[in-house]
Amino acid sequence: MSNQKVNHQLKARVYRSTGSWYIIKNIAGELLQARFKGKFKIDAAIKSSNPIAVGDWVIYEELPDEEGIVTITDIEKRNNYIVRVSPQNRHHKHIISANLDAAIVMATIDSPKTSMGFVDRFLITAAAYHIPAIIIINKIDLLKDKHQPTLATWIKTYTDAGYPVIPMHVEDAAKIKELNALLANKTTLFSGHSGVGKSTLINKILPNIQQRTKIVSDWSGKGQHTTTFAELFDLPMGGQIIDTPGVKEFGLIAIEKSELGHYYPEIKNYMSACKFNNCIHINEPQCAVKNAVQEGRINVDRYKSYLQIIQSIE
Ligand SMILES: Nc1nc2c(ncn2[C@@H]2O[C@H](COP(=O)(O)OP(=O)(O)OP(=O)(O)O)[C@@H](O)[C@H]2O)c(=O)[nH]1
Ligand SMILES: [Mg+2]
Ligand SMILES: [Zn+2]
Repeated sequence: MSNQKVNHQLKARVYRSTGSWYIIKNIAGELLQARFKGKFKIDAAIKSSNPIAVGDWVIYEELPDEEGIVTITDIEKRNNYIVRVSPQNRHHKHIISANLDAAIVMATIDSPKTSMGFVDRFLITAAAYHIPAIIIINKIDLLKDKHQPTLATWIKTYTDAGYPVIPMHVEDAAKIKELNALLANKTTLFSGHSGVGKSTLINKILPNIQQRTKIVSDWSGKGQHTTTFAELFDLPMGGQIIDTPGVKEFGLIAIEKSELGHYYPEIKNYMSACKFNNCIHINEPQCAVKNAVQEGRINVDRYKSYLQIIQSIE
Protein backbone atom coordinates (compact mmCIF):
# COMPACT_ATOMS: atom_id res chain seq x y z
CA MET A 1 0.00 0.00 0.00
CA SER A 2 1.28 3.46 -0.82
CA ASN A 3 1.87 5.86 2.06
CA GLN A 4 1.38 8.84 -0.25
CA LYS A 5 -1.24 11.27 1.09
CA VAL A 6 -4.21 12.14 -1.05
CA ASN A 7 -4.52 15.86 -1.73
CA HIS A 8 -8.16 16.49 -0.87
CA GLN A 9 -10.00 19.55 -2.09
CA LEU A 10 -11.42 21.47 0.86
CA LYS A 11 -13.57 24.55 1.27
CA ALA A 12 -12.57 27.76 3.05
CA ARG A 13 -13.52 31.42 3.30
CA VAL A 14 -11.17 34.28 2.49
CA TYR A 15 -10.44 36.36 5.62
CA ARG A 16 -7.70 38.55 4.27
CA SER A 17 -6.32 39.37 0.86
CA THR A 18 -3.19 41.32 0.01
CA GLY A 19 -3.59 40.76 -3.72
CA SER A 20 -0.80 38.18 -3.95
CA TRP A 21 -1.56 35.95 -0.96
CA TYR A 22 -4.52 35.22 1.21
CA ILE A 23 -5.50 34.14 4.69
CA ILE A 24 -8.32 31.62 4.49
CA LYS A 25 -10.31 29.83 7.19
CA ASN A 26 -11.50 26.31 6.56
CA ILE A 27 -14.65 24.65 7.86
CA ALA A 28 -12.68 23.25 10.82
CA GLY A 29 -11.84 26.82 11.82
CA GLU A 30 -8.12 26.70 10.92
CA LEU A 31 -6.51 29.81 9.46
CA LEU A 32 -4.21 29.03 6.54
CA GLN A 33 -1.95 31.02 4.30
CA ALA A 34 -2.89 30.50 0.69
CA ARG A 35 -1.84 31.39 -2.80
CA PHE A 36 -3.69 31.10 -6.00
CA LYS A 37 -2.01 29.86 -9.15
CA GLY A 38 -3.35 30.23 -12.63
CA LYS A 39 -6.39 32.04 -13.92
CA PHE A 40 -10.03 31.74 -12.94
CA LYS A 41 -12.85 31.51 -15.35
CA ILE A 42 -15.01 34.01 -13.51
CA ASP A 43 -18.06 35.44 -15.17
CA ALA A 44 -17.15 38.50 -17.15
CA ALA A 45 -20.02 40.60 -15.79
CA ILE A 46 -17.43 42.87 -14.25
CA LYS A 47 -13.83 43.53 -15.20
CA SER A 48 -12.21 43.33 -11.83
CA SER A 49 -8.64 43.96 -10.82
CA ASN A 50 -8.72 41.31 -8.08
CA PRO A 51 -9.69 37.70 -8.79
CA ILE A 52 -10.37 36.76 -5.16
CA ALA A 53 -11.96 39.02 -2.58
CA VAL A 54 -12.47 38.87 1.17
CA GLY A 55 -15.67 36.97 1.88
CA ASP A 56 -15.23 34.65 -1.10
CA TRP A 57 -15.61 30.93 -0.63
CA VAL A 58 -12.74 29.04 -2.23
CA ILE A 59 -11.58 25.47 -2.79
CA TYR A 60 -8.01 24.65 -1.80
CA GLU A 61 -5.69 21.64 -1.87
CA GLU A 62 -5.35 20.23 1.60
CA LEU A 63 -1.59 19.56 1.47
CA PRO A 64 0.61 22.65 1.85
CA ASP A 65 3.89 23.25 0.00
CA GLU A 66 7.34 23.36 1.70
CA GLU A 67 6.59 26.88 2.97
CA GLY A 68 3.32 25.76 4.54
CA ILE A 69 1.23 27.58 1.95
CA VAL A 70 -1.82 25.93 0.44
CA THR A 71 -3.01 26.42 -3.13
CA ILE A 72 -6.43 27.79 -4.00
CA THR A 73 -7.76 25.94 -7.03
CA ASP A 74 -11.24 27.31 -7.45
CA ILE A 75 -13.66 29.99 -6.34
CA GLU A 76 -17.35 29.50 -5.63
CA LYS A 77 -19.91 31.63 -7.41
CA ARG A 78 -20.56 34.84 -5.46
CA ASN A 79 -24.02 35.62 -4.11
CA ASN A 80 -23.18 39.30 -4.33
CA TYR A 81 -20.33 41.77 -3.93
CA ILE A 82 -19.62 45.45 -3.48
CA VAL A 83 -17.18 47.12 -5.86
CA ARG A 84 -15.24 50.33 -6.02
CA VAL A 85 -13.52 51.94 -8.99
CA SER A 86 -10.00 50.50 -9.25
CA PRO A 87 -7.39 53.08 -8.24
CA GLN A 88 -5.18 51.89 -11.15
CA ASN A 89 -7.77 51.92 -13.92
CA ARG A 90 -11.09 53.78 -13.95
CA HIS A 91 -12.60 51.16 -16.26
CA HIS A 92 -11.83 48.34 -13.86
CA LYS A 93 -13.63 47.50 -10.68
CA HIS A 94 -12.03 46.33 -7.49
CA ILE A 95 -14.20 43.91 -5.53
CA ILE A 96 -14.23 45.18 -1.96
CA SER A 97 -15.83 42.02 -0.57
CA ALA A 98 -18.22 39.26 -1.48
CA ASN A 99 -21.07 37.18 -0.06
CA LEU A 100 -22.57 39.77 2.26
CA ASP A 101 -25.76 39.67 4.32
CA ALA A 102 -25.66 43.36 5.19
CA ALA A 103 -23.64 46.42 4.31
CA ILE A 104 -22.88 49.47 6.43
CA VAL A 105 -21.89 52.74 4.90
CA MET A 106 -20.20 54.88 7.50
CA ALA A 107 -20.47 58.60 6.85
CA THR A 108 -19.33 61.70 8.70
CA ILE A 109 -20.83 65.16 8.31
CA ASP A 110 -17.45 66.72 9.05
CA SER A 111 -13.79 65.65 9.32
CA PRO A 112 -13.93 64.11 6.81
CA LYS A 113 -17.01 65.31 4.95
CA THR A 114 -19.12 62.67 3.20
CA SER A 115 -21.53 63.65 0.43
CA MET A 116 -25.03 62.27 0.10
CA GLY A 117 -24.20 61.29 -3.48
CA PHE A 118 -21.48 58.99 -2.18
CA VAL A 119 -23.89 57.35 0.24
CA ASP A 120 -26.54 57.03 -2.49
CA ARG A 121 -24.17 55.19 -4.85
CA PHE A 122 -23.36 52.75 -2.10
CA LEU A 123 -27.05 52.22 -1.36
CA ILE A 124 -27.78 51.58 -5.06
CA THR A 125 -25.13 48.88 -5.32
CA ALA A 126 -26.37 47.23 -2.14
CA ALA A 127 -29.99 47.37 -3.31
CA ALA A 128 -29.10 45.93 -6.71
CA TYR A 129 -27.95 42.78 -4.88
CA HIS A 130 -30.71 42.86 -2.27
CA ILE A 131 -28.14 43.50 0.46
CA PRO A 132 -29.83 45.36 3.33
CA ALA A 133 -27.93 48.58 3.99
CA ILE A 134 -27.43 50.47 7.24
CA ILE A 135 -26.18 54.05 7.50
CA ILE A 136 -23.95 55.01 10.39
CA ILE A 137 -23.33 58.72 10.85
CA ASN A 138 -20.20 58.68 13.00
CA LYS A 139 -18.22 61.29 14.93
CA ILE A 140 -21.28 63.28 15.95
CA ASP A 141 -19.35 64.25 19.11
CA LEU A 142 -17.29 66.57 16.88
CA LEU A 143 -20.23 68.39 15.34
CA LYS A 144 -20.66 72.08 16.07
CA ASP A 145 -23.95 73.96 16.23
CA LYS A 146 -23.65 74.96 12.58
CA HIS A 147 -23.58 71.25 11.61
CA GLN A 148 -26.76 70.31 13.45
CA PRO A 149 -29.21 71.18 10.63
CA THR A 150 -27.15 69.03 8.24
CA LEU A 151 -27.21 66.14 10.69
CA ALA A 152 -30.98 66.49 11.07
CA THR A 153 -31.40 66.52 7.26
CA TRP A 154 -29.32 63.37 6.86
CA ILE A 155 -31.26 61.52 9.54
CA LYS A 156 -34.63 62.55 8.11
CA THR A 157 -33.68 61.90 4.48
CA TYR A 158 -32.44 58.37 4.98
CA THR A 159 -34.98 57.40 7.61
CA ASP A 160 -37.77 58.56 5.27
CA ALA A 161 -36.14 56.56 2.46
CA GLY A 162 -36.53 53.47 4.63
CA TYR A 163 -32.98 52.85 5.86
CA PRO A 164 -31.84 52.25 9.43
CA VAL A 165 -29.79 55.33 10.41
CA ILE A 166 -27.50 55.27 13.44
CA PRO A 167 -26.04 58.64 14.45
CA MET A 168 -23.23 57.90 16.92
CA HIS A 169 -19.65 58.27 18.05
CA VAL A 170 -17.31 55.47 19.00
CA GLU A 171 -17.50 56.11 22.77
CA ASP A 172 -21.29 55.68 22.71
CA ALA A 173 -21.66 52.27 24.39
CA ALA A 174 -25.45 52.19 24.06
CA LYS A 175 -25.25 52.67 20.28
CA ILE A 176 -22.58 50.00 19.99
CA LYS A 177 -24.86 47.60 21.86
CA GLU A 178 -27.71 48.45 19.47
CA LEU A 179 -25.37 47.84 16.56
CA ASN A 180 -24.22 44.46 17.95
CA ALA A 181 -27.81 43.26 17.79
CA LEU A 182 -27.96 44.18 14.08
CA LEU A 183 -24.67 42.38 13.32
CA ALA A 184 -25.34 39.02 15.00
CA ASN A 185 -25.12 35.97 12.73
CA LYS A 186 -24.57 37.90 9.51
CA THR A 187 -21.61 38.86 7.35
CA THR A 188 -21.58 42.65 7.38
CA LEU A 189 -19.37 44.96 5.37
CA PHE A 190 -18.12 48.26 6.82
CA SER A 191 -17.33 50.81 4.15
CA GLY A 192 -16.89 54.55 3.77
CA HIS A 193 -14.27 57.25 3.22
CA SER A 194 -10.88 57.01 4.89
CA GLY A 195 -10.85 58.39 8.43
CA VAL A 196 -14.56 58.07 9.23
CA GLY A 197 -13.81 55.60 12.05
CA LYS A 198 -14.50 52.13 10.62
CA SER A 199 -11.51 50.41 12.24
CA THR A 200 -11.94 52.25 15.53
CA LEU A 201 -15.55 51.11 15.78
CA ILE A 202 -14.70 47.54 14.74
CA ASN A 203 -12.02 47.42 17.43
CA LYS A 204 -14.66 48.43 19.98
CA ILE A 205 -16.95 45.63 18.80
CA LEU A 206 -14.32 42.87 18.73
CA PRO A 207 -13.03 40.96 21.73
CA ASN A 208 -9.64 42.14 23.00
CA ILE A 209 -7.53 39.39 21.53
CA GLN A 210 -8.48 40.14 17.92
CA GLN A 211 -8.19 43.83 18.60
CA ARG A 212 -4.52 43.43 19.54
CA THR A 213 -3.55 41.54 16.39
CA LYS A 214 -5.45 44.06 14.37
CA ILE A 215 -3.59 47.01 15.82
CA VAL A 216 -0.19 45.41 15.21
CA SER A 217 -1.01 44.45 11.64
CA ASP A 218 -2.36 47.87 10.81
CA TRP A 219 0.43 50.15 11.90
CA SER A 220 1.88 51.61 8.75
CA GLY A 221 5.03 52.80 10.52
CA LYS A 222 4.06 56.39 9.87
CA GLY A 223 2.03 56.52 13.04
CA GLN A 224 -1.20 56.03 11.15
CA HIS A 225 -3.81 53.34 11.31
CA THR A 226 -5.00 53.59 7.73
CA THR A 227 -6.41 50.23 6.68
CA THR A 228 -4.70 48.89 3.56
CA PHE A 229 -6.43 45.54 3.04
CA ALA A 230 -9.93 44.31 3.64
CA GLU A 231 -10.13 41.90 6.55
CA LEU A 232 -12.88 39.67 7.89
CA PHE A 233 -13.34 39.09 11.65
CA ASP A 234 -15.50 36.62 13.54
CA LEU A 235 -17.92 38.12 16.03
CA PRO A 236 -18.19 36.59 19.51
CA MET A 237 -21.98 36.37 19.18
CA GLY A 238 -21.77 34.68 15.76
CA GLY A 239 -21.43 36.37 12.38
CA GLN A 240 -18.61 38.27 10.75
CA ILE A 241 -17.66 41.87 10.10
CA ILE A 242 -15.41 43.10 7.33
CA ASP A 243 -13.15 46.11 7.78
CA THR A 244 -12.10 47.74 4.53
CA PRO A 245 -9.76 50.48 3.36
CA GLY A 246 -11.35 53.89 2.86
CA VAL A 247 -12.74 54.54 -0.61
CA LYS A 248 -13.01 57.78 -2.56
CA GLU A 249 -15.85 56.53 -4.73
CA PHE A 250 -17.81 53.37 -5.43
CA GLY A 251 -18.24 51.88 -8.85
CA LEU A 252 -21.79 51.33 -9.96
CA ILE A 253 -22.30 47.86 -11.32
CA ALA A 254 -23.89 47.79 -14.77
CA ILE A 255 -27.34 49.29 -14.24
CA GLU A 256 -29.88 50.25 -16.89
CA LYS A 257 -31.55 53.65 -16.70
CA SER A 258 -34.89 51.89 -16.40
CA GLU A 259 -33.67 49.89 -13.38
CA LEU A 260 -32.32 52.74 -11.28
CA GLY A 261 -35.64 53.70 -9.69
CA HIS A 262 -35.93 50.20 -8.20
CA TYR A 263 -32.85 50.89 -6.10
CA TYR A 264 -34.32 53.97 -4.40
CA PRO A 265 -36.88 52.44 -1.99
CA GLU A 266 -38.96 55.63 -1.86
CA ILE A 267 -39.05 55.94 -5.68
CA LYS A 268 -39.90 52.28 -6.03
CA ASN A 269 -42.87 52.90 -3.72
CA TYR A 270 -44.48 55.30 -6.16
CA MET A 271 -43.40 54.16 -9.62
CA SER A 272 -46.16 51.63 -10.17
CA ALA A 273 -48.56 54.59 -10.23
CA CYS A 274 -46.76 56.32 -13.13
CA LYS A 275 -48.82 56.55 -16.35
CA PHE A 276 -46.16 54.85 -18.48
CA ASN A 277 -44.72 51.59 -17.28
CA ASN A 278 -41.33 52.47 -18.79
CA CYS A 279 -41.31 55.85 -17.02
CA ILE A 280 -37.87 56.89 -15.79
CA HIS A 281 -39.34 59.85 -13.86
CA ILE A 282 -37.60 62.71 -15.67
CA ASN A 283 -39.88 64.35 -18.28
CA GLU A 284 -42.76 61.93 -18.60
CA PRO A 285 -46.33 63.22 -18.03
CA GLN A 286 -48.38 61.94 -15.11
CA CYS A 287 -45.31 60.67 -13.30
CA ALA A 288 -46.24 59.62 -9.76
CA VAL A 289 -42.63 60.00 -8.64
CA LYS A 290 -42.35 63.63 -9.77
CA ASN A 291 -45.72 64.33 -8.12
CA ALA A 292 -44.48 62.82 -4.88
CA VAL A 293 -41.36 65.01 -5.03
CA GLN A 294 -43.48 68.13 -5.65
CA GLU A 295 -45.75 67.29 -2.74
CA GLY A 296 -42.80 66.61 -0.43
CA ARG A 297 -43.47 62.89 -0.08
CA ILE A 298 -40.12 62.09 -1.67
CA ASN A 299 -37.07 64.01 -0.47
CA VAL A 300 -35.94 66.46 -3.13
CA ASP A 301 -32.22 65.83 -2.48
CA ARG A 302 -32.68 62.13 -3.06
CA TYR A 303 -34.56 62.87 -6.29
CA LYS A 304 -31.74 65.20 -7.41
CA SER A 305 -29.25 62.43 -6.64
CA TYR A 306 -31.38 60.07 -8.73
CA LEU A 307 -31.32 62.54 -11.65
CA GLN A 308 -27.57 62.99 -11.36
CA ILE A 309 -26.90 59.26 -11.35
CA ILE A 310 -29.32 58.48 -14.18
CA GLN A 311 -27.52 61.06 -16.33
CA SER A 312 -24.21 59.32 -15.62
CA ILE A 313 -25.54 56.02 -17.00
CA GLU A 314 -24.73 55.53 -20.70
N1 LIG B 1 -13.99 62.33 17.85
C1 LIG B 1 -14.11 61.12 17.28
N2 LIG B 1 -13.04 60.57 16.68
C2 LIG B 1 -13.19 59.36 16.09
C3 LIG B 1 -14.43 58.66 16.11
N3 LIG B 1 -14.27 57.50 15.43
C4 LIG B 1 -12.99 57.47 15.02
N4 LIG B 1 -12.32 58.58 15.40
C5 LIG B 1 -10.92 58.93 15.10
O1 LIG B 1 -10.82 59.12 13.71
C6 LIG B 1 -9.54 58.70 13.23
C7 LIG B 1 -9.71 57.75 12.05
O2 LIG B 1 -10.32 56.56 12.52
P1 LIG B 1 -10.11 55.14 11.79
O3 LIG B 1 -10.89 54.16 12.57
O4 LIG B 1 -8.69 54.85 11.54
O5 LIG B 1 -10.83 55.43 10.40
P2 LIG B 1 -11.06 54.40 9.18
O6 LIG B 1 -12.44 54.66 8.69
O7 LIG B 1 -10.74 53.02 9.61
O8 LIG B 1 -10.01 54.91 8.08
P3 LIG B 1 -9.30 54.06 6.90
O9 LIG B 1 -8.75 52.81 7.49
O10 LIG B 1 -8.26 54.98 6.36
O11 LIG B 1 -10.37 53.79 5.89
C8 LIG B 1 -8.83 58.08 14.42
O12 LIG B 1 -7.93 59.04 14.95
C9 LIG B 1 -9.95 57.80 15.41
O13 LIG B 1 -9.52 57.84 16.75
C10 LIG B 1 -15.55 59.29 16.77
O14 LIG B 1 -16.68 58.78 16.83
N5 LIG B 1 -15.31 60.51 17.32
MG1 LIG C 1 -9.42 51.63 8.91
ZN1 LIG D 1 -42.48 58.17 -13.26
